[in-house]
Amino acid sequence: MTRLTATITANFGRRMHIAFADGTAGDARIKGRGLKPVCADRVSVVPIDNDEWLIVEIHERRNALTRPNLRGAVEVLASNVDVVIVVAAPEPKPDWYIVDRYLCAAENMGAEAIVAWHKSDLPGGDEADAMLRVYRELGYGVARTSIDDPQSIAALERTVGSRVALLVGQSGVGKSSLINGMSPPSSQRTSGISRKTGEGRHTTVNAVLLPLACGGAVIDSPGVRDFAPAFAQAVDVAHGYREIATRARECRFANCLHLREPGCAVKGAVDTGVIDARRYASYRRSMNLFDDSRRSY
Ligand SMILES: Nc1nc2c(ncn2[C@@H]2O[C@H](COP(=O)(O)OP(=O)(O)OP(=O)(O)O)[C@@H](O)[C@H]2O)c(=O)[nH]1
Ligand SMILES: [Mg+2]
Ligand SMILES: [Zn+2]
Repeated sequence: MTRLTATITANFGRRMHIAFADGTAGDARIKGRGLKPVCADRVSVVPIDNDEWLIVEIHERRNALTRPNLRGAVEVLASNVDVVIVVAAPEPKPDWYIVDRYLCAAENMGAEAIVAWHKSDLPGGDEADAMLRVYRELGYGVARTSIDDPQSIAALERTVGSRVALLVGQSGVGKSSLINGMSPPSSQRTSGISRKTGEGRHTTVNAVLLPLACGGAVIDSPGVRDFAPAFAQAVDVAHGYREIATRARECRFANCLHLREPGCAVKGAVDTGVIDARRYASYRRSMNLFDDSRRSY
C-alpha cells in the first residue's frame, strides 16, 4: 500500500489537516486511540479513499512544547519547532512571567527564542524597553512589530526564513494578526485554513501551521489566558533560565537550586544586580510549581 510522509498542519481533535512536501493538502483521520498527532508532526499516511488519508505512524519528534489546556490537562501543543516567538503587547497588559516561562520552555526544547513586542503603535513601549533590554542582553532576539508597519513584520518573517516558528503568548496580543501580515507562498494550494482573522477579535482555537513564501512556516496557537508551559522537573527550570544555568557552576553545591542554599552564586549575582531581580523572581515562581518532594534531582 502507498505509504507517504506528510506534516500535520491543523488538529481538530481526531480530524487532521495534512500537507505533503509538494504543497498539496489533505484531510486525515487517525488509526487507533493511542496516536495523538500534533501540529508540525511528521506522519506516515495511507490513502483511505480519494479525499481522505489515514495516519498510521508519528515520526520521532525533535522537540515539543507541552502546556496545560483549559481543562487543566497537560497536552502537546506543537512539535519540531526551530524558533519560538514569544509575543507580548501593551494590550492585554503584559505578563512578563508568562514570557519567561515560554523562554524557559524554548531553552529546554533546544529552540531559538525571540521576544516580539507587538502593537508597537500603541503607548506602553517605554515601560517594556527595560524588559526588552534584559532579554537582549541575555542573547534573545527582540523584535518590535505592528500591523501598521508591514516592514517590521517582513523583518520578523525574514528571521524565520526557511525554519518553523511557533508563536505563543497571551490571548489577544496579536499572534494571528502578525501571521496574517506575513506572506503565504505564491503557489499556495488550498489548505482549508483561512489566513484571515476577520474583523475585530477572533480567538484562535487550534494550533495551525501556515507555510510562508520564504520557505519556512509559522504555527499559530491559541493564547490560553494565564496558561504557560508546564515543566517536567525542577532541573528543567534551572536549565531554562540561561543566566541562572550559567552561574550555577559556581555554586557551592552541585545540586544547588538557588533558593535557600548557602554559597549560592546565583543569589550572589542577584544581590549585585548581575542577574535581573525580576527574572530571578520568575525563576522562583516557576520553581514553586513543584512541591518539595519533586524538587530534588
Ligand atoms: N493597535 C494594534 N492592534 C493590533 C495589532 N495587531 C493586532 N491587533 C488587535 O489585537 C486584537 C487581537 O489580535 P489577535 O491577532 O486575534 O490576537 P491573538 O494573539 O491571535 O489572540 P488569541 O488567538 O486569542 O490567542 C485584534 O483586535 C487586533 O485587531 C497591532 O499591531 N496594533
Ligand atoms: Mg489568534
Ligand atoms: Zn545556587
